[in-house]
Amino acid sequence: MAFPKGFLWGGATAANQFEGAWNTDGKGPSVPDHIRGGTVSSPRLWDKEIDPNVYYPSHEAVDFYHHYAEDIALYGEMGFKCFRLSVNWSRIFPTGMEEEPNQAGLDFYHRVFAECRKYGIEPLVTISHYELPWGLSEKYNGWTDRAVIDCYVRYATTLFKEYKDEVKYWLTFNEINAGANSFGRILSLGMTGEDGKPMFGMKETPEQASDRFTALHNQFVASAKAVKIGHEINPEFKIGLMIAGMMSYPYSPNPLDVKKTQDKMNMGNWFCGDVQVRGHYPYYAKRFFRDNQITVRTEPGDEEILKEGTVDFYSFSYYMSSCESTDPSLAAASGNILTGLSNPYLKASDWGWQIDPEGLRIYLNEVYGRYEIPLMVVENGLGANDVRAEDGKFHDTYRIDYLRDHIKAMEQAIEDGVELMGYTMWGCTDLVSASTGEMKKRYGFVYVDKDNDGNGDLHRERKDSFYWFKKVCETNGADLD
Ligand code: BGP
Repeated sequence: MAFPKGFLWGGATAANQFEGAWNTDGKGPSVPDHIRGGTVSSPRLWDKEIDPNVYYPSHEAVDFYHHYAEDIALYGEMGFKCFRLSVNWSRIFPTGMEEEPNQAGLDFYHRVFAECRKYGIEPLVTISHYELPWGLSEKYNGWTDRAVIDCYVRYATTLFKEYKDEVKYWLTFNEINAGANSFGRILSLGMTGEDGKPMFGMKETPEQASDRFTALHNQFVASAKAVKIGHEINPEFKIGLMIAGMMSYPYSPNPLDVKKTQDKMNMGNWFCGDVQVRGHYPYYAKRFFRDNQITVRTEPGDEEILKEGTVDFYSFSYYMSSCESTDPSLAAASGNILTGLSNPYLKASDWGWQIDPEGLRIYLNEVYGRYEIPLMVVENGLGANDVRAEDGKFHDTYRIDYLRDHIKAMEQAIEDGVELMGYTMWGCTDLVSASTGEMKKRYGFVYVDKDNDGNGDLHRERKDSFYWFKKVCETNGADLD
């Protein structure tokens, strides 16, 4: 059997897209709490001041805060071995700058972890998943200021100590390479200082790009410090990085297309992993910074910190692939952050993301060949507009097909020799989309009654994929039919 014993099957979520209760029990606002809903054709906008007359999807999300027992019971029923969730930073430190944590926030996650334990589910905790406290964004223009490093380290240390015996697996930052691309400015780096309103699509000056790479550098330093402290607090901790897995192919065998693809993979995909696994900046970054007139502001001692805080495992999200070409006339593929050209050999989802299971096998091999450390797929899934059938149920066979093909690709990668720890499907319970803010873009095994405008009673229902994944978990991936 391909999947090793103890393989971590499960699902993944993020607090700002899932929990709601945005100002309950002492929680402060976070960056996503300031971002409005949108669609692919009308991108999300954000407000400096929260407008009471505007609908913000994160404020209620799907209210995991009050449904956690029911949701985790459903994960138990499916036989999850692992549940990936993020801690909402501003639930613990409401502005990010307090000296002491908010006890009510800490208590919530104790309740969540206790519920997981009931069903033998191992939590995998993302310390920061696109949810910087608004206070830090406002005061420091997000991660551009080094002061945020200390705030993060205080927050991470609090979590490590508090949940020392409840959590073993940690991720320091979600999709840290979002910050290596300009689309990561708001969500990933909290840079609301000088920007205009749209969440994506800003054209940067070299100074603005320098600020962004400085902000990213500060995240590297924060992550490395956290890894070191975490291991001191509990040497059993496994602390990983998390990358938005971007598989790019050359559109043609033209060597110029191949070179363009290599450049995109280097700075868009590999850069952050190279720093966090190897403990230093890769050689190619120098030329990229030079060509783009980017200056990263660092401090003496940073190099040492990066060296001492390398991660234990490499985790990533994988949804799609795209192509690169030097021919400007080719059409761009749609994707939230993974923009590139469409591939004539692939079909796309309703949201234009190109479905490519073989790309997952290739990616797993590439990453393992590069680093030879354990890997984990911590996001993968199909965002679709699920429609209730005449019999009143959700027959999401398209989702089952998508997941089956990707699980088969992982199986092949394991046969190839890749060391894979687990697989957490994204959005196991329907939740708010990160890129568009829609509810309509559903990923779940579990349906939640709520629409894009916030209507619905939030009740949960099992889709067909729920019963299918239950079988996958129970047979450790042997039965995929
Ligand atoms: C990743 C994020 C998640 C999640 C997922 C799906 O980039 O880590 O937070 O949302 O993408 O994307 P979307 O919600 O835009 O469909």
